[in-house]
Amino acid sequence: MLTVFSSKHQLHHGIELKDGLIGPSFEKPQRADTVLNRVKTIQLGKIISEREFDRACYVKAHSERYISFLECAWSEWSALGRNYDALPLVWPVRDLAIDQEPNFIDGKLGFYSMDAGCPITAGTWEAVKASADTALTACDEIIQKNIKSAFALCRPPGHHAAREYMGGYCYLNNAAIAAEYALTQGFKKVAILDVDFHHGNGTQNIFYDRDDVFFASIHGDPKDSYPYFSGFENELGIGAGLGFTANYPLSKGTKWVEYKEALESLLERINEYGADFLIISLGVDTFKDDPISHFCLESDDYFEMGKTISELNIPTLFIMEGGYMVDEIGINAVNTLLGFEGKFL
Ligand code: OKP
Ligand code: ZN
Repeated sequence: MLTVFSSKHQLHHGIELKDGLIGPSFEKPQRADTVLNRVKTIQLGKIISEREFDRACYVKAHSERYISFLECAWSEWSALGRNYDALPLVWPVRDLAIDQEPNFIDGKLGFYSMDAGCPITAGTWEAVKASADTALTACDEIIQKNIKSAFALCRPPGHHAAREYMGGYCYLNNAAIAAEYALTQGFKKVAILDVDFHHGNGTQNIFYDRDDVFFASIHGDPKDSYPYFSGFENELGIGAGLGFTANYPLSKGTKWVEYKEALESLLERINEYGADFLIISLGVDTFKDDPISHFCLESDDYFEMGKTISELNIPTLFIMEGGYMVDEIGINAVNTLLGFEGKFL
């Protein structure tokens, strides 16, 4: 399988507020390097760099003003003499929320985020853009070269990023941007299957009122797990999008036997939908030893996951999302891709 990778991911690394304490983020550069090393060790296939895509490609999934915010945030923040990570500290919740962008950077950071999980540093925008370009390049390769699948080794991840806000380590929604791109290239029905441990709230937000992208997600029950406020079974889409969102929350401690049932059920839904292009938001934080997640998949289960997904038999773009057990994410991500190709080690 073809892999697309950008070394620019290294430009982004920041802090994380966890359990009331500040420390280095779990979402660190070593993650992508580990996965790349595994791709090389296993000789998964050719590895290419990302190509640059037009800004208009991001403005489909996101709003113009949100992209402008991301482009300018670091310069506005650092102009104040703040030579450390930018983080939001005030949010427009529920009844306080009005649709007016503040002038000052501290207000903008809150306006365009759902949590404090997205530090902005000097290199963040360049890395974020390269991550979206990695997804677009892999998508374009599938389409132009007429190949069955490709792996976009994206970092930072994307599935928590909504139309107008960042969150949970995600700035641009790589999967949503790729889905929009596939739709411009003649595909009519895109399905995004999100197998990351966390609900893909951002992807759901972007396509919630649409029937040309089916969003399906298996994740830790939001009653117990981040992002807490979305991913419930009764979130089904709205308006023209009603019935084109499917959420499958599972409890802490879920193992492959239960997971497989959820996976098969959602693949059946995608098959009934008649998808002609499939995007997998591939998070491997479902692994038993993941430091921030609560499922119990074993490394060998990822072969099965890949094989099960391959049975849909449509063009498939794998996009890297989460996975924080750094020693194992390469093995688990690549096992999924090998399983998809019918290879079991
Ligand atoms: C990003 B992805 C809960 C802390 C949650 C954010 C997790 C973001 C996960 N104690 N921190 O979906 O892998
Ligand atoms: Zn995750």
